[in-house]
Amino acid sequence: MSTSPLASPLTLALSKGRIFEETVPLLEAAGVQVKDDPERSRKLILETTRPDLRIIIVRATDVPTYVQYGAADFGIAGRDVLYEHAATHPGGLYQPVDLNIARCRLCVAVREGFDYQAAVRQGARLRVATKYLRAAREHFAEKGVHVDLIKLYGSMELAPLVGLADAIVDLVSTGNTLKANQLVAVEDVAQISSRLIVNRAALKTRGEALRPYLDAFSHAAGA
Ligand code: PRT
Ligand code: MG
Repeated sequence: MSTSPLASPLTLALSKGRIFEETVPLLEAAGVQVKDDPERSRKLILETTRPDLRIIIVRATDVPTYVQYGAADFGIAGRDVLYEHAATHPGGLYQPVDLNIARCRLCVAVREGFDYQAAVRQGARLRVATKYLRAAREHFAEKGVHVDLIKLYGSMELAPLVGLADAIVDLVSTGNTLKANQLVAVEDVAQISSRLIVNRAALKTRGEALRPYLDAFSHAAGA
């Protein structure tokens, strides 16, 4: 095993936007500064002030995939994303810490004026649009609600407005997006935050290099 930090840096996979922004303070607590701003630069591989650590910028839903296959040694991803990833890759990732960042709720939402509870009581079959098929399927099965799920990749809030669906399952943080589209949250599916994820092989072969980062992130997150 190489001990030279320059030989092969550790690779941390992050998505730009809220996860990157909320990870910067955790990196700083570990004594690391990122040399580029992913919102300004088009670079997908970012250097840090530590020669032994680089960051790759990927889509939030792709973070678990990069880590699972070892293209990144570790990463940070939302519970929403990890839950869907685990549907096809069960147990593939070591998930040591909840970092408590990028917090939000996964909710069922409908158009204002749509009586969701009445529809459920009457045993209606609901059309539900979502990116979170596994979480939605399990939620409604547990509640005994009959649903037809429609997979979308974004802008779920539009679906009830144009008659694609009766309801959506989507993430809500401030609630402003629902409000702006005359939607209301009617049920919580799950509380969401982001977790540190680690490639299982990297943990064994590069544990010594990884450990200080895992510890610093956990400590900074109060986990
Ligand atoms: O945006 P993109 O399509 O590239 O990918 P993404 O949406 O998967 O990534 P990103 O960066 O937006 O989100 C990354 C992670 O942040 C998610 O996997 C969640 O774990 C977490 N997170 C926390 C959120 C939110 N809060 C959130 N509010 N992810 C998305 N949203 C969206 C939500 O889907 C809705 O459209 O923001 C909108 C609602 O926000 P409010 O504040 O109006 O309620
Ligand atoms: Mg987004």
